[in-house]
Amino acid sequence: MYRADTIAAVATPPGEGGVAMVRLSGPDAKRIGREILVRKDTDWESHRLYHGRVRDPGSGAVVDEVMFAFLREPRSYTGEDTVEIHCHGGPYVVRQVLGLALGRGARHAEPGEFTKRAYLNGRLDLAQAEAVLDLIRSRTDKAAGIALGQMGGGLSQEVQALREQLVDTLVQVEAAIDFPEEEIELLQREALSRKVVEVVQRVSALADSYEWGRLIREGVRVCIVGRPNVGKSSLLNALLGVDRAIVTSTPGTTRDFIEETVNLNGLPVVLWDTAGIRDETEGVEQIGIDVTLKRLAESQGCMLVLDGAAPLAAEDMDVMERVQGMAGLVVVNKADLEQRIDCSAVSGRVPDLRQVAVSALTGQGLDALKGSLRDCFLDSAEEPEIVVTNVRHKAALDRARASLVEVHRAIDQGLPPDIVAVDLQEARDSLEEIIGTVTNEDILDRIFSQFCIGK
Ligand SMILES: Nc1nc2c(ncn2[C@@H]2O[C@H](COP(=O)(O)OP(=O)(O)OP(=O)(O)O)[C@@H](O)[C@H]2O)c(=O)[nH]1
Ligand SMILES: [Mg+2]
Repeated sequence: MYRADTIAAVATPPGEGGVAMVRLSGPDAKRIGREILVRKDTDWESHRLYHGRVRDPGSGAVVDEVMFAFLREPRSYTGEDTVEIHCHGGPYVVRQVLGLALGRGARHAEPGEFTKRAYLNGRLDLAQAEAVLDLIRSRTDKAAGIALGQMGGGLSQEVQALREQLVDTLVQVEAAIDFPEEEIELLQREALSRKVVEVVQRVSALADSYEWGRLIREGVRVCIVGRPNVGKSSLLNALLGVDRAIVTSTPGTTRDFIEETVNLNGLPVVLWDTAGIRDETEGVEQIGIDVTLKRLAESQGCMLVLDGAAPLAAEDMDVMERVQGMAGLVVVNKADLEQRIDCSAVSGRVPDLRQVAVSALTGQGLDALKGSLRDCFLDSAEEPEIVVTNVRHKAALDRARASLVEVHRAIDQGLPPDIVAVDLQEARDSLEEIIGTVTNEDILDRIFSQFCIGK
């Protein structure tokens, strides 16, 4: 087992709070704890919360009254002896407690060092350790759910299973290299090829889930555009459920852009309400329109708002021209009024944008709009079971996929087994990078356990 010195750090955020936690981990954690924590019974049971006082062993001054726990290795987060001191959450107290621990021989922990130790001590694999950070950084329930699944080993198990399959395949291929006289049927090429295809598909599905995960984590920017007075600001307010933007019947009301985020069933969408686009303006309004165009270029999608109660205007045509090729929706607003818009003319101009009819005034059609907007970016039918959110994992999966494609080609072309083996090993190594396992001897072990050498 990995052995190291004893580290200490404050586990809670800086500033004032009810409680703060100072954590020690390492072989001297208990010894240091005993020197600075005072309590009558000195025989600490593991995993019990005790009441006590923190005292400066030098001056004898009491620093704080605390709760503390001792967690005996390996049953702690790091897998090492750990002491957790729950003190009062003031900067001064926390500094004192930490200072005493450092003064008795602990080293200040580096960023992430507790989790690093958990990994080195085999409490977590790499993917799980990385998920701890994802969980801490999650902003929506969906993102937190994905991180929790990964922390629980969801991704690791899948990668581990794929790795096993590759190792099995490699066993057969290496056996053919090492013991050709055994006539191992490596040249059941078809079966081998099928197996590789199966793994490639699963590796690809994992790699492709990255884009899904990225959207869930980072969200998309959607620009609300249209000519003045069609109801863009009203739509923003209706989607937010609060009156955020000013709405008036005067065209050209919105001058500056407004940014707000809505959560569309787990997809964070940053909405930009913008100044209505029209020609022949000047001054502030023209500056507003310039900002609109800039925002439109920066956004990943659009909601093109049209006034359903009016015939299409030249300005609508202009806006339709500007959103060509973008993802998003055409929102035909003012559905509560008599409709005078020619929807087929709209389809002709922007055939790729789905049209939804809503009334920002009455709320009619808004739920359908939210669903359609989400569908523009996330295919709900294809929500992956396991979502890769880490770019390092994605890169490793891409490399594994590339190597496996080579394996497949080599098998199909009837290339010699040692060539197949090289690419297989690379694919396996790439998968191992994800979970951080280091293996070299175990392939040999498997060969010998499956074949009788003396035969
Ligand atoms: N009947 C009806 N009126 C609406 C609806 N949505 C907006 N309006 C009205 O349309 C007018 C313009 O609404 P805004 O939301 O300010 O329009 P906008 O597109 O933001 O306008 P600019 O900021 O000037 O570009 C206001 O008088 C709204 O009350 C709707 O669904 N039905
Ligand atoms: Mg407006």
